[in-house]
Amino acid sequence: MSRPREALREEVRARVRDEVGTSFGEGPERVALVYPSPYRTGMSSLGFLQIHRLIRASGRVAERAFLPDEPEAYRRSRTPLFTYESERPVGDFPIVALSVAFELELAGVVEVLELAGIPPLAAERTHHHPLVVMGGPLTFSNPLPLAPYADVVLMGECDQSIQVCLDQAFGAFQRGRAGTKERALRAIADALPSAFVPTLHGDELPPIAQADVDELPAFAAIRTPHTELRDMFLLEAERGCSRSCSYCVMRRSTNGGMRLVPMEKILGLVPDDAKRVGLVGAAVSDHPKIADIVETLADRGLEVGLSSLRPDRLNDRFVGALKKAGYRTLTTASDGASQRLRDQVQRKAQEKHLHRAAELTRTHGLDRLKLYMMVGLPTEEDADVDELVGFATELSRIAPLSLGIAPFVSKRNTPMDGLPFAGIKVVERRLERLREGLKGRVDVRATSARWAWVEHALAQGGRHEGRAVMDAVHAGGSFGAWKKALEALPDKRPRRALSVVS
Ligand code: B12
Ligand code: SF4
Repeated sequence: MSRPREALREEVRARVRDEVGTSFGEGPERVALVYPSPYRTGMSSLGFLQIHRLIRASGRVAERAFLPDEPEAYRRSRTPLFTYESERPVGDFPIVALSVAFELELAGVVEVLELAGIPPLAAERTHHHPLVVMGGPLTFSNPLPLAPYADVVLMGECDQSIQVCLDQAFGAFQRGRAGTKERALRAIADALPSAFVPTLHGDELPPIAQADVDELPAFAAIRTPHTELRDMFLLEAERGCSRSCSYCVMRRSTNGGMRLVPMEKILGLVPDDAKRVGLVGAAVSDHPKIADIVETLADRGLEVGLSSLRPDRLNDRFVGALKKAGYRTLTTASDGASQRLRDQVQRKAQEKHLHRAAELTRTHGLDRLKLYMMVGLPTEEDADVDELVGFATELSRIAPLSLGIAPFVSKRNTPMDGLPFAGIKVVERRLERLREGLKGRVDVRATSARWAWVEHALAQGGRHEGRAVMDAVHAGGSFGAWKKALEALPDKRPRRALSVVS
């Protein structure tokens, strides 16, 4: 039985009622800002919330919508996707803007557009349809698969460019109807070097925008109890990263390295009624004042969460501050299974740092240490996994240990761009070897090798792979549907990923 429309609206109203900081308002220049994953994920995205806040701050209306938890209930009850603030259909807004974090969210892009009654393919839209603008973390590596769906993609950090884009678009809308969309796109492309307009630029991607340091930090105007980051006030402690891990799209060459937000500015922005603070950034623990910041917030009685902890930055004082700020699990990343692989990907984490992390977990009475890892790196062999088994066993004798494992996927705009996917069977076999070796001693959780294969095809792909997303979604979205859609592609794109499926 599908849920009736009113129940779907009531679910949204209940979420809005539980939010702090929601703003409502009317105005002629309206943007629907849509997240192509559910509310839980979208409301954890500081980039999405920053863009929302900035559009509002410029006097325009920005209303949020998300991929519904149960899209089928919307389809069955013929409820068009509507915004959280005014419950207006997303398709009625002149501009629909989407934030896309990573490759597998492309399915959500197709779904939200269809639920809004907007043809997903840009070529099938007319001037009656909204202008579709996209941006988000995916643009730091390879937004080409978005090309079939987007009218314009804003590359990189959009704290400033979103305003320029909206000024140009609404300006063109005011000047008249016929050919308006084309005029708006031309104006955006002329005004913004970082705007990618697929109909004008072909496959040539423009540069990635970098925000002025004075524009930082990003912070969220809204808090909600309905996310992993429950009731957290999210703000940025720094932007970008000064390190150069060779697989990472946020390495220093992408957006000019790390830009720090001064401690006083961070502390000054935390609202008096906040109980929890989330300090976000690619490399938050590299902030030279991070221990002071966490300690000061903890002394004010606040809980603090950090989006990333580098193992070589952990020391007694810092972990003590984290404990005081409510940490139960110390989460960090070591990435390569062995020291040889960590060196190969220029990851600074060494065994001695991970040892110290385990010891600090124990000394400060934290519940456990969690390490993020990759399997399937180029040149990896069973011996590397065996080294991990030995090392993780050692660590688990010091403190309870969990491993969070993701298969390696090579990304554009990194030195490891173009490397093949290790193969589903290879990754699964290595995971099995790891699980067997650590059975009963270490909790091992891994993301799917199959979906990593899809992610790789999209990360390395272009328009054709992007177009295949719609076929996969229409065929039900299972892995089989994706495999079929991607394997049916004409042999025009780099095929290395597809040829290694085993
Ligand atoms: C905090 C964080 C998370 C959080 C919050 C989720 C989120 N979506 O933000 C959690 C823990 C949930 C998470 C999960 C994941 N994450 Co994460 N995450 C981060 C991190 C460390 C910070 C993000 C952030 O808030 N930055 C600060 C804000 C201000 O920057 P921003 O988000 O990029 O937003 C700017 C632009 O992108 C743009 N923008 C954003 N939205 C929009 C919308 C429009 C319309 C426009 C025009 C522009 C625009 O303007 C913003 C302001 O400048 C980044 C690294 C980084 N970017 O620093 C990784 C990062 C985004 N995550 C990444 C990944 C891979 C994941 C996961 C897939 C991990 C996994 N295997 O499960 C999941 C995916 C979940 C999901 N659907 O997003 C990758 C994405 C890389 C890629 N595309 O290849 C990154 C870049 C890390 C990395 N070094 O590889 N992540
Ligand atoms: S993996 Fe982390 S430390 Fe390494 S470059 Fe990326 S953001 Fe920086």
